[in-house]
Amino acid sequence: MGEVKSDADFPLDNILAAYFSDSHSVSVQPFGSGHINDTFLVSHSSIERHLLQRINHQVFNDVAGLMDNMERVTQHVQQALEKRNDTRFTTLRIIPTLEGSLFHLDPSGNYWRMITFIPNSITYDLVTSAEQARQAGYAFGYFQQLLSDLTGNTLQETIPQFHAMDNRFRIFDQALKADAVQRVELAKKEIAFALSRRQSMIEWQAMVSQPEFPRRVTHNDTKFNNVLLDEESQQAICVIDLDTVMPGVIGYDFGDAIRTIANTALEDETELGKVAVNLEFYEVFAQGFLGEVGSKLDQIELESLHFAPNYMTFIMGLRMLTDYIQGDIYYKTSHAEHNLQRAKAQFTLVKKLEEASKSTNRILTSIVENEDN
Ligand code: ADP
Ligand code: GN1
Ligand code: MG
Repeated sequence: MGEVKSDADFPLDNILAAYFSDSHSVSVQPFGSGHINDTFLVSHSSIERHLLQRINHQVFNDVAGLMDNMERVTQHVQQALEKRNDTRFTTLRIIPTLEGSLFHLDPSGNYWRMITFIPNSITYDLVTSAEQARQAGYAFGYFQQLLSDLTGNTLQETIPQFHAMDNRFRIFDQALKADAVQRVELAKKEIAFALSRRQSMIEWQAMVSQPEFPRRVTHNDTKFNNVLLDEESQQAICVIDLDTVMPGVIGYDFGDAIRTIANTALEDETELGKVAVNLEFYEVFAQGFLGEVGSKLDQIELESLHFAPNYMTFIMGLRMLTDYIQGDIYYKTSHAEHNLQRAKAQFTLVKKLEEASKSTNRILTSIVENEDN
């Protein structure tokens, strides 16, 4: 293999040599569309394929801790699936370096990991059928279920206070004050919206932070494109993107999933008129999810689910808006207004969720009542 460079211009030869003794016979191509890490498909001989990922260590400060979490989680899920004789669902596994390490640190200070590639699988950014929404509900609910008996030390917080609203508002306030790239004026309307919802968001956070509120192992990034579907059967087969699997509350996973799964438009839709809540997708997702975990949840957790999609959609909008004001230092963007556009689309969805609350409350209550019977 000649020198392979990624989009970000990393020479990959050295990294591949950490994983393959015959790295010259490996080919590499950029893969996927995440906002944080860089992913490459690695093909070795004609059969074996893996994914090589550069872990964004500005975002994940403790890569060793993150990889320890991921190894425990994937091992546990694999064992749980074996116990259940489940051959439909699967998990990705970490492929260690030739020296047996869970990651590789290259000479320029970048961190890399290799994971198994799940063949014949596909992801989508947008849900286009009720069956897809049901599959996603089943996948995230089942994943939660599989991890519910993970024992031992609690998983490390790979991003401290990831979904803590007060923390996100503190960073937002600082960004407004600094106005480092003179964008505050350009985002006046979105800033006003963010401030108008501050109190209700902080109230939900306070509710789920009470000492008696159950903490679980949650995925924390339950976008639809983090579920692999079987290309042919279109059934959910794997939950991926495990960087943020750590302690959390159930509403984080339910809420973030609704944000993309019951949304009729993409996360960065420019035509805001297209952004709406699809009640059918909301309902079947909730059925799939609660069908797996519902019986395990306390009353207080079930109640928290009503507002969870508003909270998670809002917090994503707030983070995107903050990143816009800070000059795009966190998320990958494809143009200067991208983060603002994302924030607008997220805040529009928050308003749509507010308008739909009577219907969504009714749907959720009826699913919970049916589960009880
Ligand atoms: P990011 O954190 O950047 O979103 P992901 O881990 O979600 O990265 O991977 C990006 C994309 O790569 C996914 O949306 C999916 O399409 C594909 N992908 C990730 N892991 C696997 C896997 N183990 N097998 C097959 N495809 C995968
Ligand atoms: C990021 O890695 P990716 O693209 O799946 C982000 C999530 C956001 C999401 C918005 C570690 O997820 O929190 O919901 O973008 N992940 C991190 O699309 O910040
Ligand atoms: Mg992803």
